[in-house]
Amino acid sequence: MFIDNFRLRFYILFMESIQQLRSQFQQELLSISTLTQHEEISIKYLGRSGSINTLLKTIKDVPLEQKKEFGATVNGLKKEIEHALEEKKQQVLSQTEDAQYTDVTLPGTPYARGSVHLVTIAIEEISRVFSKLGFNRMSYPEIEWEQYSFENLNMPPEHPARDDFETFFVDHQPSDVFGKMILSPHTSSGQTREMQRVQKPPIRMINLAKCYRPNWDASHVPMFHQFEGLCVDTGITISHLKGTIDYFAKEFFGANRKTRIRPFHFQFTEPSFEVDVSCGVCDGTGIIDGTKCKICKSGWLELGGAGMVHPNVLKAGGIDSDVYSGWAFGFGIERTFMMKEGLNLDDIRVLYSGDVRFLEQF
Ligand code: FA5
Repeated sequence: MFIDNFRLRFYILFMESIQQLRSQFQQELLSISTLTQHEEISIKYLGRSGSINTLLKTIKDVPLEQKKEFGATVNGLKKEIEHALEEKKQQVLSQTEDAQYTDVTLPGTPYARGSVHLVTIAIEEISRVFSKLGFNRMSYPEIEWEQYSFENLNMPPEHPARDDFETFFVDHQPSDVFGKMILSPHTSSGQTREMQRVQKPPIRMINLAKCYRPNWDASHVPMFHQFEGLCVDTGITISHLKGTIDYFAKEFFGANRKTRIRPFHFQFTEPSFEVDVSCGVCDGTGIIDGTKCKICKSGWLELGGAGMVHPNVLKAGGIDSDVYSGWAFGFGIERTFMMKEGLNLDDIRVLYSGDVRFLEQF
């Protein structure tokens, strides 16, 4: 009974000291970051007078029946320590090499190259086409007064046509003269600004700017871009409008594309039209392999609105409507770009998703 108790106590003490040594070693192993520290810890545990040897020396005091188990456990711990120290040494060595040597012959890590956003590409292309025709590139305010966005465009405060351009109002003191401050819902706000700037026609303006409306679906985003053409001079007619739009379509989409105008209503143009461009996928036929073209369904894609500038708008811009006439059009930049042949984008929101896998293709 006495012997059994003694063995049990010895066994418990022995296992406790093995466990203590193991956790002490594991902690110190974590703190090793140099070869010198590695050396010190190796000696501390595996050296001639190290912890493992000191333990092994106590074997002479171990009861005979437990000597074998004692030896095997201590040697197991020794192997564990040797293995962990070897792994640590390799880790420290590779970190030291990284820090000390730079192989200048290795190929460099290439920088990720950014690319120009599709809308920027479209803005540049559109500007180029109109600069060939002698149009001035302008960018009128995104934060605008109601006066320029509506009143000057023949839409008084109570006019229901304003609902078509559902508006974001800016929390700002209204002006007695200009009304409330808004986020411009269309580039047409630039029409009378340009007339007031130039004062005396000829005017040939292409206004490219951001517009804002509270919409969000496959063909609408709350922040989008429009480009607005404005031409005012003596003797300007619908033929000039049609000729300019045709020229733009052929330059921008390709020589095979055609345009058409359909009667419509805008408060600031008279007569007014909607402008379509022939579909590049079905070549304006509306049919592919005997079935309806999925992109256009009719052979035509809508570019936007246009018309002859209303005399009231010319007046608001300080231009004599008895002497001068003009036309204007306003098209969405994103939607126009999506109509390019071969692009086949079916959701405008992808342009603003920030997904580089999509954006970097262009
Ligand atoms: C206008 O904005 C008129 N100012 C155009 C105009 C100018 C008519 C000059 C006459 C003379 P509309 O609301 O239809 O018209 O918008 C024109 C184009 O802007 C649309 O065809 C579309 O391409 C684009 N657009 C309008 N709202 C959005 C939106 N939320 N997201 C993306 N594109 C839009």
